[in-house]
Parts: sequence; C-alpha cells; structure tokens
Amino acid sequence: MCTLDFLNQLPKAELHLHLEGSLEPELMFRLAYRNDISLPYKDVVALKAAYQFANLQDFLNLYYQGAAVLQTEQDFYDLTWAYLLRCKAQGVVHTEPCFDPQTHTARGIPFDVVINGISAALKQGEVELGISSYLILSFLRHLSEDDAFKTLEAAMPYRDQFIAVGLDSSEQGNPPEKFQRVFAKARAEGFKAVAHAGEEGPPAYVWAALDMLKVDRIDHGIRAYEDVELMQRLIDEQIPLTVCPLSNTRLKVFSDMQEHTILKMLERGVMVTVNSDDPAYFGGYVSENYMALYQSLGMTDVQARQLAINSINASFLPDIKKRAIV
Ligand code: ES4
Ligand code: ZN
Repeated sequence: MCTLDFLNQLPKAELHLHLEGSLEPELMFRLAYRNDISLPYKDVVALKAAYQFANLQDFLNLYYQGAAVLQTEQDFYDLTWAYLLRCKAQGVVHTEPCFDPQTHTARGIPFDVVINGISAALKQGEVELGISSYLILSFLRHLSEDDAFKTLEAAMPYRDQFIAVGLDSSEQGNPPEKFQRVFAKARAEGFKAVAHAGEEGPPAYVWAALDMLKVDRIDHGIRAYEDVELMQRLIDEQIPLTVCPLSNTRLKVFSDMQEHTILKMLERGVMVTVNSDDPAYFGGYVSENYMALYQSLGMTDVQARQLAINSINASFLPDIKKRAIV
C-alpha cells in the first residue's frame, strides 16, 4: 500500500478547518457567476497565482475577499458539501469545522442563511457519507468583544446547531483576554471553547487562552514550544493542539517544513493533531498535511497512527463514540 492510501484509510478526525477556507477557486468562480459578483481576477489560474502570503494578515485579506461570493443558503450548503466529499475521500470520519458568522453578517447576510446552509450539508453528510460533525462558531478577534456578544446573542436561537465557540483572525495585538467575558458567557451557556493562540502570537497568548478563556483545545499553539513551563503544562494536562503544518509553512510561521516542531512535540507527549486549516488556500486537505510530515520530517507509520488516534481522542465526541473508532 502506498503512503497516501495508508493515510486515507486511517480513521481520522479533523478539528481545525475554516469552512470559508475550504472554498476552492473553481467554486469561488462558480458562485461569483451565480451571484453576479465580479472577482478582481480574470480566471482560476490568476487567482491561484495570488495565493502567495508573507504572513497571516496577507492571507486573511484574500480569505475575506473570497468569502464575499457566499450569499445564499445554497452557497453555504455547496461549500460545506464540497468539503465533506473531501473528508470522505481522505478517511475523515468525524469533523469539527468552524465558520466566521461576522464575515457574513457584516455584509448583510442574515445569520440564519449562513448556519442553516452549513447545518443542512452537515446533516446530509452524516446520512449519506457517514461522517459525524460538530460545528464551531468563531468570533473574529480583530473586531470588538461587544460585536462578539451580539453574534453570540444572534446565535442563541440556533444553539443546537453548534457545540463550541472559537476565536480566529488577526492574532497579534488581539490577545485572548479581550474576549474573556464573552467566552465566560458562552461557557456558562454550555458551549465548549477553543481559540487560535500561539500561531503568530507569543506563548503568553496560549497561557491566556487557557487561564482566561478556559478553552478545551488550542488551535495551532506551535509557539508553545518556546516556553518550557507551558510545554510541561500541555503535557501534564493533555491539552490538545490542532496543528496545521501546510498553513504554518504557507504563512511563514516556519520557513520550511523541515523546521516544523510537531513531531518533536508528539515525542515529548503533547496531544498534537494534524489538520488542514484553510485547505483551498494552503495546498492540501488533511492527508496532504500528513504527507508533508512524511516527506519533510521522516514521520513513521507509528507516528501517523498516533496522530490519527490523537485526533479522535481530542474531539468533542462522547467517549463511547471515540472507543468505537480507535
Ligand atoms: C485563519 Cl490560519 C488562520 N489563522 C487565524 N484566523 C484564521 N481564519 C481563517 N484562517
Ligand atoms: Zn485556523
């Protein structure tokens, strides 16, 4: 069996995936045409050529521009369904994707259009593809906490359609503590919590996500490697990190995949997992992220299996469902 076949058949969970970041250029053009929106690129080739990023903000600018083609419930359905088909092809049996409601409500798209389109596809994915899922509602950290509170309030009538809140977008200068009260409110309402931290930001942001937001998982978290005490805490408390190798190299967090520390963290006993983040922009879905670790870091099959087991164990699935998979 070749490596890619081995990876694709390993039962995996994906725990860090922005649905808006799974918008492939071909679908972006199709939706732009369908909604009579003009894109500032003449074709898919020109758009893909623009996917050269010096840092996170560079990427976010294009990501928000691309998301503007999403207008109707059908658009959100089509986006989510296309992602689920990729999951099916790659052995992702459970997924916990996130979405950014504020990216859409700020453009006048009603909250219910966004969440109902996504939820319908996720439900269909369970029935037709056998892929279970829990949705995560992410707040944009470059906006105010007040805006996040309004978003949470708008989401409450749909509370059965998502399991957790998250925090994403521009990290530097927008520390976790800015969202301490809205995360406390969300947790009091029974939601789980995750947050991007230690992607570009310092280890202090990972500490703050744990101590002030009281998150269940850290998205990225790779810069925790710089802080000995923090590494020990992650190990002792088995706090999951949802790492995204291709994202980290495309956004220049690591200059080269050979510099990536994910396997060092794994060998130290950190609960790391492999995820694709924004696969349409970073060059691959979850299996391509595993492949990059084989090719650049000499990952073994034993390590790949452990990463897949970690992904199931770090999910929000109940223990009985975890045990049925691993
Ligand atoms: C994101 Cl890679 C990344 N980091 C922070 N926020 C994001 N939103 C979408 N992708
Ligand atoms: Zn992310």
